[in-house]
Amino acid sequence: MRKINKIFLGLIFLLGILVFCNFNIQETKAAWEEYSTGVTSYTWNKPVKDTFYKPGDYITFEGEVLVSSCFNTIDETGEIKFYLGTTQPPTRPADPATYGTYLGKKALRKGGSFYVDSLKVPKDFIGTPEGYAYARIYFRGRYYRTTYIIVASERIRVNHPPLANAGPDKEVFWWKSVVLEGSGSDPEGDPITFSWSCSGGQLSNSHIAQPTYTAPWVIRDSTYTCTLTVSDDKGGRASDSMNVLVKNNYPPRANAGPDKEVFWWKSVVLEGSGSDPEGDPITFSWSCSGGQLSNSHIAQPTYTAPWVIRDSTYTCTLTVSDDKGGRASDSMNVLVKNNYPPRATSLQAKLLDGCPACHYVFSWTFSDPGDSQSAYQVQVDNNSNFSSPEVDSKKIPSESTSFAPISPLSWNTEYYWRLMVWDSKDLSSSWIIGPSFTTPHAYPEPDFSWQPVRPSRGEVVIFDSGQTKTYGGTTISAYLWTITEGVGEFVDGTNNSSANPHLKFSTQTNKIKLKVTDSTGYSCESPEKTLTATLPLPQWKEIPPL
Ligand SMILES: [Ca+2]
Ligand SMILES: [Ca+2]
Ligand SMILES: [Ca+2]
Ligand SMILES: [Ca+2]
Repeated sequence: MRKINKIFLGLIFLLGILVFCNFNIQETKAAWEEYSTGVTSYTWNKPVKDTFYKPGDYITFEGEVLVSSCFNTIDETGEIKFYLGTTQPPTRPADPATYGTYLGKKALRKGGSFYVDSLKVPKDFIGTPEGYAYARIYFRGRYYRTTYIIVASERIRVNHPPLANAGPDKEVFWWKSVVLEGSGSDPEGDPITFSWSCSGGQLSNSHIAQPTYTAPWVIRDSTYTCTLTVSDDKGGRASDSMNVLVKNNYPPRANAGPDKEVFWWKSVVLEGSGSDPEGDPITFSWSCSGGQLSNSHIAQPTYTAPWVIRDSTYTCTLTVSDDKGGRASDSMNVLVKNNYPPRATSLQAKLLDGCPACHYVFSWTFSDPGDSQSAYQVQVDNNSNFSSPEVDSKKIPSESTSFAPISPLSWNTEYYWRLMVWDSKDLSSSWIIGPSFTTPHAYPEPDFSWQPVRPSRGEVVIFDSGQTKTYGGTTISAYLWTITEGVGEFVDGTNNSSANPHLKFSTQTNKIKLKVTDSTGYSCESPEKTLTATLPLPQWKEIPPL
């Protein structure tokens, strides 16, 4: 009975030890941040709590694991695994991979020490929204063959550095400014700060993302580098650089001048201009989308409009270049209006009057559908090339379609004539050549006298037409005397077509003119001449002396 009691007590004791030992291993609680479950001691060259790591950083684990039994520690063999997780797992997870990212493992020999130094925080590892992570060591050994137990866990912080973008490279002239287009962000949304530094030039503010850069004076084109550093509030930082090319040349200025309007075939002067702020020599270059330029390399060329079927706009661009490669352009428009030039037809030169000089009249028919004549010009020359016109009307603003020069032409001369007409839009025709013509020989010049010069009324007056001149080898073929005032009577067998008629006048004041026709048929009238016939003297009868 005693023996049975002894055995029974011994079994109870053993059971108590087992229960106690199991309890001891399973129920050891750990703090939230640190675990020590069934492991009597460990050392871990652990990171300080809440230390920041960024992806790619190494976490160094170093230490020793000893597992406790009921009464002493056991020099255990097994395996150490390292994990990085974002949640706090239960004390003894069945599978540690469920609770984190695997970093590496290490065999634990008897003696329990281990050393690992190559556990890198993965690039893509993201901590909790607050940036926390849990670095853990798991152990599996003889006592815990089927599961891993957490040896230790420490909360750390994982910080992604911000992203920095210094923006595009810039070009700027010296003394001029340009805004740098820096930007930055933080993957976790951390507050970020900016810091710029440049190898030359001035920044309006080096602590904003987009400061204004003012270029220094440079003796030649020079490149400066500006670096933007973006920092978050967890020690993360990133840098990016861009270049500023500072040019030592200001480009010239170009001004293509005002827009223009012109009818087709007409010309207009473009009013371009240019200058260089530094006074550099400049050159001009025009180009137009249509039309002709008198010279594309001057500031103010003459533009001649092309033919257009309807009103059309052409663009002319002036480029001004300096001798250092600087250039500037400006454009203007030319509205080319559709207008047909006028023409003239039925050109005629006719003798207007040959007495006493050779007067011609030139006539034509104006032709420009829907348009009217605004001016004309007539030139008459005895040279067929119009090198020395005897008549040049110049441009006469008139709708008239005939022109009679005041000055006479020469008799018996071949002449050439030409005409230019303008329409209502002041668009001219070209020269239109009229038919050439030869002026006739001179017309006769009637002249006469009479005897006696101061006749009495009723006295016979003998007219003499011998002073009449004829030309071109002609003779007089006909006379015609006309008494335009007063009363006269042809006597002595003469009449009003006699060469030298005899007349008696019964009135005091008498006016006579003579028209002669030469053998060619040309006739002219003389001016009127006034003949005064006096009263007859009283009839004296001689009385014999008494
Ligand atoms: Ca960050
Ligand atoms: Ca310049
Ligand atoms: Ca017209
Ligand atoms: Ca001439």
